[in-house]
Formats: sequence, structure tokens, C-alpha cells
Amino acid sequence: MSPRPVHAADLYSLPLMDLLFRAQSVHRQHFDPNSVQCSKLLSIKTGGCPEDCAYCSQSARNGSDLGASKLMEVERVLAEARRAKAAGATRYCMGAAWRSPKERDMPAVLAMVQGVKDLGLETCMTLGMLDSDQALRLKAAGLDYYNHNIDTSERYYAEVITTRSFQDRLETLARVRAAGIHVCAGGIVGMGETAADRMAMLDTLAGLPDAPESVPINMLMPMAGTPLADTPPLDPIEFVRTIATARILMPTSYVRLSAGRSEMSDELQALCFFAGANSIFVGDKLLTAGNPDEDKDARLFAKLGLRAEMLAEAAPAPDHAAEPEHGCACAGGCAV
Ligand code: SAM
Ligand code: DTB
Ligand code: SF4
Repeated sequence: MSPRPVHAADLYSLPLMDLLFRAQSVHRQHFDPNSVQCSKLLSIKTGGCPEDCAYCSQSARNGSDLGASKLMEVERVLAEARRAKAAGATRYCMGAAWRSPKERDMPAVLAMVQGVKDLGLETCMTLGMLDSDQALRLKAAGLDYYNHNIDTSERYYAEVITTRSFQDRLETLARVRAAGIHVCAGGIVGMGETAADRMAMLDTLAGLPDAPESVPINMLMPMAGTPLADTPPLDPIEFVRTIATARILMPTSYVRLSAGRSEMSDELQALCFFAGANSIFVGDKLLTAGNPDEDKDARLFAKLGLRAEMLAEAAPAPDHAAEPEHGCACAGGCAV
């Protein structure tokens, strides 16, 4: 009889030292523990979103006083991407406050993907729900990753979003996978969910036909005017447990210590890296919220002996890559 698959419930509540030891051991089997993948985010269309995600500053239904912008021009996006590359980011993620892309916007979006890819960066987009045709066209334009989060457990989902279902999210993820695009899917913790919800979210992600290549774990950033603005902060150790459990359940995926780093101490971030997080967003802005600036991340990386991961073609020989020095163009961190 084959052994029962491991579930989040077998891991999440272990004594913390046991959980961390297991997570770090699994991490070292598949990754260099001192290397962190660095992505840069750009909001290519901000605000005025028709969806009702309770955490989001960009929903037109929430009371945040963010205006609605138009889709950015392709050349402006490419200028920003060049800056991000010069500062050491290897993946460029473009996000739009849409329910799903409209046909009239597709030519510009495809040109952005193509242009960013031509710069030698990995490309990522997050545009809401996709149909199969849109996914295939994005793939053909050179899209490497598509981000679409399940956000929380199936049980808690309806407390947070009512305008599209958990099943809708899974269907978009399946279309992205079928188009041959790498999947980036994770969620948010600290929205008032229970530990069981966090576990169920991780079981859903790990139980997809193929685990996502990239798993962003966001700490809720309470945004003024949203229904979740006054949510009490989650105990940081619960956040670390979520990261460690994700690492063990999805051993070969990149686990991203995503939104919320600006509110985290160096010590908490260090614990998250030890628990198996190996990807971050760099630069002082996420989509609408803040993120640690370039200098702060450079100091953190230097203090912890971390290095920004380079793309395979630009990476040095393996013996150099294993050294704890910074081997990249960005002099210490990969902050943008
Ligand atoms: N509109 C697209 C969508 O929802 O698919 C793309 C952008 S949306 C902002 C991407 C993800 O960012 C959300 O699914 C959510 O997980 C995360 N996010 C948004 N606002 C956040 C907040 N205030 N705190 C933490 N994570 C957040
Ligand atoms: C993800 O999981 N986190 C990013 C990215 N995917 C698109 C977005 C975080 C947004 C944080 C809130 C804001 O900037 O408005
Ligand atoms: Fe719109 Fe995305 Fe924000 Fe939801 S998370 S309101 S879909 S921008």
C-alpha cells in the first residue's frame, strides 16, 4: 500500500522547531538556501476594479480613495522594466485591476509581454480571469508566469469575495497550465481566517494536478477604506508556520514572502527565509502599497548573507554560486 500523502494538518501545528527543521531540510534538498529570487511588480492599470475583494484598495466597491487609471502605455512599461533589470530584478510582474482582460486591451498587454521578454527578463502578468484563447495568446507572446491567487480556503472564500467563485479561480489556473505558462498561485493570510483555513488553502494549492511553480504568501496589508481595514494583525509565528508548511508540501516550488514585508522585522523575515521562503518582491512599491526600499533590502541581504538569484544564462559557475558572497550585478541585495 502506498503511504498516505502528507497534508498541511500533519505539519502546521508541529512544535515550531520540528516544523522549521523539516522545512529547512526539504528546502536544502532542492534549493540553495542563501539564494532568493527577486521579482519587481508594476501596476499597469490601477483602481476602478469591478470585483469586490474585501482586502483590495483597487476595488471600486471599497471606500479607498484611489482613482481609476487607464492602462499604461507600452513604452512606459518597458522603460520601468529596464530600470528594474538594471537594479537586479530577474522577473517583471505586471498587474491590472481587472475582472478579466477585455479584447481591446489585449494588443497592448501582448506587446508588454513581448517587450519585457526581449529585455531578457522573465515575464509575469496578473490580469484576473483568463479564457483559454487569452492564455494561449499570452503564452505565444512570451509570458513565463501567470499569477492568479486562490486567496484563502474554499470555506472562507465567500467571506472575502462574492463576485467570482473559488471554482472560477481554479478554472483560470487550469487554463494557464494548459497553455504551458508557469503557474504562480498563492493567497493571503491574516484576513480573519482560522488556522484550518490556512491549512486548507495550502492543501488546495499542493493538490492541484501540478503544484504551482511559484507560491506567493501575502500577509494582509490592511488598506484604508476596505472592509478588512481594521482586521487585527495575525500572530507572526502563524505566518512562519504557513510558509514552512507550504515549503514542505510543495518542495520544488518557489515560495514567495510576498506582501507585508514593510511591516516585518528583519528577524521575522529571517525566520521566513529559514522556513523556506526563497522569493520576494523588490522595490519600494507593490501595486498600491509600500514595500521595503532598495537600501533596506540590501542591508537585510548583507546581514543574512543572502544573494539575489540570477537567471540561469547569467549565473556564474556552480562553485562560485555556492559561495556566500554576492555574485550579482546589484551589489548586495536585489532591491530596485
Ligand atoms: N486583479 C487581479 C486579480 O485579482 O487576479 C490581479 C491583481 S490582485 C491585486 C493580486 C493579488 O494580490 C490578490 O489576489 C491578493 O492575493 C493580493 N493582494 C491584493 N491586495 C492585498 C492586500 N491588501 N494585502 C495582501 N495581499 C493583497
Ligand atoms: C501577489 O500574490 N501579491 C502581489 C502580486 N501577487 C500581484 C500583489 C500584492 C498587493 C499588495 C497590495 C497593494 O499593493 O495594493
Ligand atoms: Fe480587483 Fe484584483 Fe483587487 Fe480583486 S484583487 S478588487 S480583482 S484588483
